[in-house]
Amino acid sequence: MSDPMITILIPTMNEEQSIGKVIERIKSSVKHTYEIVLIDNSRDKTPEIARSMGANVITEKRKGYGRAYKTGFKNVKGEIVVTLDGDNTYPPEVIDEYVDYLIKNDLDFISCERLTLLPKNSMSTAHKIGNFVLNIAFLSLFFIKLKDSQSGMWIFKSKIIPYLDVCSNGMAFSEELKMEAWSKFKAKELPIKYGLREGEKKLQTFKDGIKNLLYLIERRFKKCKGID
Ligand SMILES: Nc1nc2c(ncn2[C@@H]2O[C@H](COP(=O)(O)OP(=O)(O)OP(=O)(O)O)[C@@H](O)[C@H]2O)c(=O)[nH]1
Ligand SMILES: [Mg+2]
Repeated sequence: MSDPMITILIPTMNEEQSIGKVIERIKSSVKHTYEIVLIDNSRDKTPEIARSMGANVITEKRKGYGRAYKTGFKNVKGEIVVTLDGDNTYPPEVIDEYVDYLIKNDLDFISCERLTLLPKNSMSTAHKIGNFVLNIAFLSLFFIKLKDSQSGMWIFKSKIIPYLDVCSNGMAFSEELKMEAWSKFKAKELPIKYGLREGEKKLQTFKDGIKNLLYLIERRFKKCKGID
């Protein structure tokens, strides 16, 4: 895999303020061959902006972050998948380096963790506490130790997709995917510099945090099959 084709997946819900900047940053930093695919559930100009900049936009009317990714995973053409948010928080500048790292080290999955290099003020205290609690839950339920169970930037080989049992439609998708990656494949966390969110946030810290925790517990005892 010397020059792998990369599919960059971005779930979006009303990110017109930032999506152009995200695509611009991808264009100016990624030298590998890539396609950008949005899985979009917006009522603003996000899809028009993205299309005008050369991205493919798949409309997913069903709500949910996990729902968006499940649809996205079925539309991957590349050998490598890279994911990030449309809110200009994750750095596309690491894509080339980390894709090369994945291949060179024969890994299947990289999760980009935000805590090691976290700049002051780019994550609220409530989010940090939530993340900490969920990391502990992750460790006690699945015996997997992660620095950042909630990160939404992943780099992985698309050939693992058929083996992933990921069923959450919501924000818990992120930790469910890591649970699958760590238990079935060669996976590693690498640090990234997380930025300040632009536009309106979609995550409801407390509500989504509790939902994620309950889903983790449920998933510990209940099987889920494939990607529906
Ligand atoms: N298609 C689709 N995208 C969504 C949905 N909910 C969130 N997103 C997108 O998924 C990405 C992650 O959501 P965010 O709101 O950034 O969640 P977060 O990064 O955990 O938390 P904050 O950035 O602090 O709000 C963003 O690009 C959102 O626009 C949804 O229901 N459908
Ligand atoms: Mg975000």
